Amino acid sequence: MNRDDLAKLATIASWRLPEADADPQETQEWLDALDAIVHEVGPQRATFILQKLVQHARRRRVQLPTVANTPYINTIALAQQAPFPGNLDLESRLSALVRWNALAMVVRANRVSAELGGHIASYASAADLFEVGFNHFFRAGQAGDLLYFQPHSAPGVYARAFLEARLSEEQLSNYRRETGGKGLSSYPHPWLMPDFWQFPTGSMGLGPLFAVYQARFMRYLAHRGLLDTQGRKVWAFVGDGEMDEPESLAGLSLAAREGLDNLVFVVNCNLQRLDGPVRGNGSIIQELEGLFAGAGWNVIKLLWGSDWDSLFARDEHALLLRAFHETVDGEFQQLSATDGRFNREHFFAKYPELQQLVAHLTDEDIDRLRRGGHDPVKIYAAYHAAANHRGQPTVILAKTKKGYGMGLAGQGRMTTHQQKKLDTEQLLEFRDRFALPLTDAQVDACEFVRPGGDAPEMKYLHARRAKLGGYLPARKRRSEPLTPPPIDTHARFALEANGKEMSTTMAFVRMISALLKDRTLGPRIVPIIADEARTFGMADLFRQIGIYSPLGQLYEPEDRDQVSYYKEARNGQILEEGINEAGAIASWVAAATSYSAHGLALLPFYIYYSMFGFQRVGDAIWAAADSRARGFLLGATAGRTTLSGEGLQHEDGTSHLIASTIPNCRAYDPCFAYELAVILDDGMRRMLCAHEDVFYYVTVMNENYAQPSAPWVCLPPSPSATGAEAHQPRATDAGIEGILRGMYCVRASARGEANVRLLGAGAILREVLAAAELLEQDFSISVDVYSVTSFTELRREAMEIERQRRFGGTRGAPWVERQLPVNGTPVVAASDYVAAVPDLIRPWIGDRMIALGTDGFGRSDLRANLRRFFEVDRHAIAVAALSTIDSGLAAMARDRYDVEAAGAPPWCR
Ligand SMILES: Cc1ncc(C[n+]2csc(CCOP(=O)(O)OP(=O)(O)O)c2C)c(N)n1
Repeated sequence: MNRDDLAKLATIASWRLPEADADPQETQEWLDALDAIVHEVGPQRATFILQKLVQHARRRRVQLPTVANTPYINTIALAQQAPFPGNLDLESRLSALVRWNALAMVVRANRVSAELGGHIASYASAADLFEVGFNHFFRAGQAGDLLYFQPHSAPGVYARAFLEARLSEEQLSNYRRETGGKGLSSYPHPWLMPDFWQFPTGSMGLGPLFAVYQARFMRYLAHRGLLDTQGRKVWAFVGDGEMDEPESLAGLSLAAREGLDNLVFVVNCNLQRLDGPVRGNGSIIQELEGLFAGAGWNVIKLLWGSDWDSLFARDEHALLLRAFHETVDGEFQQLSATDGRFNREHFFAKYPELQQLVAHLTDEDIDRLRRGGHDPVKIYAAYHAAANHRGQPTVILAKTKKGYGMGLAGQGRMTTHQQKKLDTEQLLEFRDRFALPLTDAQVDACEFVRPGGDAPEMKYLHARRAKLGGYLPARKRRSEPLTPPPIDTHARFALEANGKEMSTTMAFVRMISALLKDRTLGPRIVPIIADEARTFGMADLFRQIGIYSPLGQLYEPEDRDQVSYYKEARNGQILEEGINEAGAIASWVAAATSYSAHGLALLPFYIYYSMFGFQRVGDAIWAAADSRARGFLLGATAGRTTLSGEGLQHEDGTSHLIASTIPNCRAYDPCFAYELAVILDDGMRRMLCAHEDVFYYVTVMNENYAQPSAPWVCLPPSPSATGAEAHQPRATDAGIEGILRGMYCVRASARGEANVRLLGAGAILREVLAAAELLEQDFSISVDVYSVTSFTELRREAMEIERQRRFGGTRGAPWVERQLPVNGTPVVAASDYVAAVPDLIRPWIGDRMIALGTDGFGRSDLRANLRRFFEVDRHAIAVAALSTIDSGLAAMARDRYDVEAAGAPPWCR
């Protein structure tokens, strides 16, 4: 088989014309019968009969073709097209203006410096797809639609907002120059443009995934009676190259399974990505059709513009169709990059009948034959069908040209993605092509154009948007505050633990169970898990609040007679996402940004194996940060040594290091249940009452140990307090401030001034406390022990103060310096994470410091053996402490505790 045959096969394979017909008359009778049904009863009846036939054929073991594809034409026939209700002339003038301003913005930025970059060709291909949406479909406001834009098309969204007078000329002139405060971000970004962009999509693949989970989340809100989301839609604009990302495909089954007809994907099939064609040797549209249809989506192919209708009507032998099926995308790209004459000679010349079909057209006419994604009439029909489709999500596969309208300079060129400049001649061509009202001088200067308010196209633009509820995109910064209950109501058991044994995971589950019962906050909590509820001891919640399923529970659960049976319910509160961290984090982001996207503050808790968080879905967590998410991420079974038996690939030693790099992520590694209680309480207040755009990452362990009461619980009540009030912990009480700032003294030396200061975090704090006992008992060394709840928070504050000092500020010492003043006493800090985590505070430790961590590959063993292996157990800590005081004592301790430097360090083994 030669190359041509292979290529043809790739496109035709799933839609091959039948083999030779053994009995054409019989075939014709069947076809006529079907035609009669369609004609007399309607296509729905025809579908029913066909389904019945298929079922019947299956029972008879008749081999059926896999029908994952339909012909390479528009799904919506001309006769079924919803009529276009707009004014085509005004809309084309508007879209020309938007196209120009977008282009001018990028070209101007690159006249300043090529450093700034930007993209012209992506928006050029997407412009009509966006414009029809803006003029006819996208509803604004809190009860409106949610839009996920293709990131590289951002210039077009800015250009439209400029026409709408929502962005100024100054802002457009500062495209991609944001540090001065009046610029525009390169891609959609709620952190950098918090009143404009709703969803960050710059990291490809996350937009489509988040869109699916957003649509699903809107259903969840409705089914739980929290918010009426009826009629609202999620529109996601995705690149065809972007569909290569696994995340882009990850949510397809869920969307179909849950019948999300509030979701519309528009895949901009310009057939190109950055380096070249998406499927040069095949057909991305046919491939995606198969994928989406197979997953259960309603697929609308929007391939050819109205100009082709009359050609199709006259093409009696379906030769156009045959020629399309014989054309691979690489060739379609070339046809897009060349003129009408080339198209005549290389496409229509495939068959003499086709040549005849276009004989009446000039080369210029052929050049103007539009692809479906550039024809507002066809786009409207597709959107209309999508918006009205029930029971399934819809994908519109819109065929476009990359760099549409950029002429020979850019349209369909292999390098067009990167093109940021056009010379004056090319700009003039663009002006003429789109009939822009610009003089040569204005074109040369790349002037932005915004006609006066009385211009008919401007009146039209504003009227359309007024009809659709206002302008988009627009982001709301806050919603009504939500007040969490006092800490005592859900965490008294932790504050007064009094030595009771439990893990911090158990403590968390107890706290959330109690919070769920709070009448105000309870319903707003969104517990999210990725198939690990039983691991974390959360199975009781199944029954208490139910697992969300839009279908309710169609079966009798096997464990029905158990107290905590597996209960699925339409108004279930838990999102049990299956083994699907990417989906779970997408749900978490939807809930964590609900205060903005839906005007309803929620409190999501996503609890997962900490190893499968920052490491596995770290980019999605960054997108959450970009989105100004508010909620809790709980890294459970956390740490390198607490999970013991699970071994490598489950033992997390790095999540706290990664968390420390995300500016609005407050990361804590508490050891004691009361610390956890304080952190959760403070987090709830900051996020829900004070509207702080922060989210929390808190690690919790599955190691059981005796939980002490909070130190301040043992303190005498403040003299003025009486009754219940006397028992309420006060923010100024010893410990609370330290817990939140990142460290506090948990055990002061009983023997006077300390010889060494030991710092412990999370699981390793208890080893540190044990090391202190050893040092005091065995070596008469006095020790102060500090619980470090957050190396990250300590570092952040210290960095800020240091910076202020650099700029002449006089703020006092950072908390870490105040806790550990320079006094000649050495410091040993130990963590269950890599040593780089305790090292975060090293710059502010004026005395000798040793950082101990769990660098290296994890492995399975008993906890004690693992801690010994990584040299973070009590004995290794004691040896490290003594080494800062006296090498002789350290040698004695090594001997006594049997701590040997056994060859290579742990991270080399
Ligand atoms: C995760 C990720 N990887 C790579 C990129 C870099 N990138 C930006 S645009 C692009 C090509 C986009 O092609 P396509 O999705 O087909 O959209 P088009 O611009 O052609 O409309 C790439 C690779 C990115 N933004 N995100």
